Amino acid sequence: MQLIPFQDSSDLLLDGDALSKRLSEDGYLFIRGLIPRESVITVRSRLLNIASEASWLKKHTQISDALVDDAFDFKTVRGADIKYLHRMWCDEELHRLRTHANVLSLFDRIFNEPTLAHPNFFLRNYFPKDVSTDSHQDQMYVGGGDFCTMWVPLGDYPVEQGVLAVASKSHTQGIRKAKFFGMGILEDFSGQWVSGDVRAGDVLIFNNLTVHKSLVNQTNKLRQSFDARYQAASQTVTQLSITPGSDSGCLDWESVYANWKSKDMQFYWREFDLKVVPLSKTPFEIDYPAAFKIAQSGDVSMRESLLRLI
Ligand SMILES: O=C(O)CCC(=O)C(=O)O
Repeated sequence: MQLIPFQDSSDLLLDGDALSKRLSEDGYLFIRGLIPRESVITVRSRLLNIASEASWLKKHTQISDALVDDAFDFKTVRGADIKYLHRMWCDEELHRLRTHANVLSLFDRIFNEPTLAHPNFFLRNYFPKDVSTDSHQDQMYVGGGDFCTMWVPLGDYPVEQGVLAVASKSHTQGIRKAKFFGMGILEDFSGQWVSGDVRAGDVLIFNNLTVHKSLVNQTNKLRQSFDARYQAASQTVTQLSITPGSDSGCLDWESVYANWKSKDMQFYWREFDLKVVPLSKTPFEIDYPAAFKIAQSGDVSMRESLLRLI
């Protein structure tokens, strides 16, 4: 796969028209230092301290180096270690990165109307030797109207540490055919894969139909990131996007907020007159039995796709 560097759109930051034009032409925007670096680093150390408590990290090494213990089996993370994921996901400062004023004002400029930041989001702990996320489009999994995804590295990561890659200009032809389950897009792209080294504070924004995937984490370090979704508040949204995700370990927002110090920005989406619609499950429902069969036959990437949806 040929990869070229992200086009840096930081110079367009205050120009809403130019940002939306580039987003609609290329399908993505890469912006350096949108979120104050020190805020991201603070969240990074909080999450890495939890990772260390969970014994994911190599003993007697600097926690900030995020070196993963060779003996650690990352498959336990969704099982016995779910309590650590829960603590990470509910972290107040992590939530506040998603709704930072620099982020919301940027999306207000892009949408040219008030922004709804989806309260649900995904925190990724991407381990060495872990299966990388295959190419896909987020619309299949998130549903609702038009939205953008913002991918945020929680650290300084070289490409080799499993940075996200997007296929520039891949968003213009609707939902594409995939190997299965929306994962593993089959068609050739007229567009171009782009990625690059990223730093804490940088953000990668892309359209709901832009094809993207994670590159292999070839290092011995944990890569942590979050991906959150944003839309014009007038667009439709699914219940899934306003419900705490499975990693939170919480059934309701009251439990997510249980240990927060401040009430600021709790339940912020209730101020909007949201148009909530069901998630169209048709593409998944048709193929479930076959998907399980493929996963059972040992296809690791299919197994990971299924786990993500459970
Ligand atoms: O962070 C990753 O590796 C995957 C993120 C992703 O697929 C997404 O943001 O939709």
